[in-house]
Amino acid sequence: MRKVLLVLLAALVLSLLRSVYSARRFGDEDKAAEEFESKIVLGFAQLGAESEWRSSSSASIKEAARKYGVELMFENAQQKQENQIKAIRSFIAHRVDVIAFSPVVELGWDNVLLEAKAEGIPVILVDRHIRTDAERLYAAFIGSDFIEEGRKAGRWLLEKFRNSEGEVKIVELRGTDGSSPTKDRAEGFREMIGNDGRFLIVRSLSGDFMRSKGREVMEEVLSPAYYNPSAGMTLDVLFAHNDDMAMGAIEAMEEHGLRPGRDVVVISVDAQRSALEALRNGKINCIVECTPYIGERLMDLVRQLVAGYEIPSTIYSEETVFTEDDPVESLPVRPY
Ligand code: GZL
Repeated sequence: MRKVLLVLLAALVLSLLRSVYSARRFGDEDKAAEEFESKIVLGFAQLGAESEWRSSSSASIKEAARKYGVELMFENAQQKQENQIKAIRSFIAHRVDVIAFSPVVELGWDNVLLEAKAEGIPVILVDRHIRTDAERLYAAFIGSDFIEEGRKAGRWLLEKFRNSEGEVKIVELRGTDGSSPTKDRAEGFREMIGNDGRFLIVRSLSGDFMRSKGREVMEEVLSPAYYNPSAGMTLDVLFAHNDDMAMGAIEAMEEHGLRPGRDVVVISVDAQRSALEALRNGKINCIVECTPYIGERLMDLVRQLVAGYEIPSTIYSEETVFTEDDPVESLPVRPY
């Protein structure tokens, strides 16, 4: 009986291989690809749903998996690293073909990624980086150059104040502390304005990339203890690491009778729909784009990886800057 089963199994495997081979052999790549692709299983550990940007990133990944016929196991960690680690371990247990994730913070991934490596499951970092001394813990990073995003914000600010003499007081609204976009945007911004003595970062506080916290932080910044124009305690610029926090801060400014975009110059990052609307209405002066739409490029990478092709170790998104000088009709209308 056992022998009969083994023979049947061998025949089944043989016929499957023959059909894929013959499809490839006779140029029917689509059929082979289709048969092959339906076999790809991708485990994705998303960090949370802290911002509209993140929701769009998740939508982009799910949509692309459907389009490319990749079977997606998707877990949302509610911004907790231990949940992301649990999700990655479950993908390892399910023996997925590839693991991808957006690390909520840069440190603390070595053990779980070594476990994936030991099982021969390749890992792709999406959107955010990790910091590690271990070698080859992941196959590739796909996302934005956050340091360059910070430089773009600083470069625009230098241009904005090119003809002014006096001190420029800046409040920085940081994203999630310990995350690569927060560290790198801050670094790039300081790299650009650091040598110009006019610019002073008077407060730097974390709003965790969330609208509600951006509003809370700005309410504190505008409290009488810190903001009192008659005593010279003013604020000239807000640099927010993402649009959600900028929008929350704008609410707080308006409640304090300030005109965002006029009394306070506002610089943000992402270029989501609500921030582009605020740019059109003169409440934001500059938005550095950070695109969440990397789902299709991720699925393409996954397919190449599973097919055994060499893939680039770093793939950066193409991004631009939108400013108050752009003709309103030229600004993109975003679905997110
Ligand atoms: C950047 C991404 C950041 C966005 C925020 O790629 O990680 O996280 O800028 C999001 O909106 O919360």
